[in-house]
Amino acid sequence: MIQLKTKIEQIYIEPEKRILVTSDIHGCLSYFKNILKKASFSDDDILFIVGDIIEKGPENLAALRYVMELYKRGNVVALIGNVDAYRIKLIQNLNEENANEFFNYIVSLKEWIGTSFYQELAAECGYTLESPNDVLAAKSDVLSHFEEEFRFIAELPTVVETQNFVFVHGGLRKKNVWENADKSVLELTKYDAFAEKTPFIFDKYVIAGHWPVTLYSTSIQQFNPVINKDKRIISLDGGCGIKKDGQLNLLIIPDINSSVDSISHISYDELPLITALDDQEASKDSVSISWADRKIRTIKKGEEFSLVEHISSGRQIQIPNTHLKSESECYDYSDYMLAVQKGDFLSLLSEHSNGCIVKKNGVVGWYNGAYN
Ligand SMILES: [Mn+2]
Repeated sequence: MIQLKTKIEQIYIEPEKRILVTSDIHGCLSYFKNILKKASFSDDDILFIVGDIIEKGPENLAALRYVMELYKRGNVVALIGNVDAYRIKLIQNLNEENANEFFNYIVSLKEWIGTSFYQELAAECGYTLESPNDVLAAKSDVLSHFEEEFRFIAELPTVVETQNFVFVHGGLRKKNVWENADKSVLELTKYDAFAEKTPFIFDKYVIAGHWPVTLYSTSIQQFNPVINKDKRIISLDGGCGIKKDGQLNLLIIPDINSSVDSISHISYDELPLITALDDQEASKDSVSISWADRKIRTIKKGEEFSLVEHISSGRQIQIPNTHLKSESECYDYSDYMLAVQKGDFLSLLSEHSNGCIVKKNGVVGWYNGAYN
């Protein structure tokens, strides 16, 4: 039985090396490979992968193995995420009592994404999972066949401290890095809304994933990394794998001694592109509704759009029916009108009779002009 223990590591990064940071790959292997290509990642760089390598994407086992291959190059630092940690814990603890629940989870991932980590592990061992019994039957073969992969995950550090930056998937529970040593892997990797909730101003910038950055804004739906200078936190999770409008983000820190203002980022997604043929001005006073706060009241249901009231903000807006989950809940939605210039490339998310919902430079909103 592999035990998960909090590991805090301190590493020295040579100056004059570019530092690349990504997180929450979630089985989106093509996103990961493409963003490394876009950044021209080479042996001269240091690459940090801040947890959640697997699950919720189309190629979970392959993504893990790719990270394991990269790791051998010696210039890659990978950290554990809550999903990585708790998936191996769950598999090790599979028994007759919980097999049913785990099987249902696998079925829901299959319907949603088409695959899951455990399904891929079982398949490589020759099992198809059609019942809770199949899940249990595959367990011992999976554990022995993937011992190397499980050990790799379990041995990943939870927190990595460098000269100027600290890396952790979820967040630090104590201000001083070393005081976190008695916190569990779960507490450090699953800190929801860390940048909002932590009371601390950290000495070194803390770079974290886990909490999709879109959840930090109630006015605009945006997926780019967020630098919080008041608390010294950089949030990185672009919602890749989980959200169809999400993206994989990669921070580029020119050098370990660089100031935070010199940090840039690139992103990658696989949405289809359109070209805008008109200009459009940005709207003011928009609202963004995300799953953390998606309670609504339907006032008037229409054929294509419905008038709803967003409960927590009290705002009344028209929402396409495609974005309504039920009468009382909606999917992620923003009424923001993007600033668009003729010739801009926009990523297309959905088309409606009065315009389309698109993403431009990581920000989602409406574009009502003509396009190719
Ligand atoms: Mn996570």
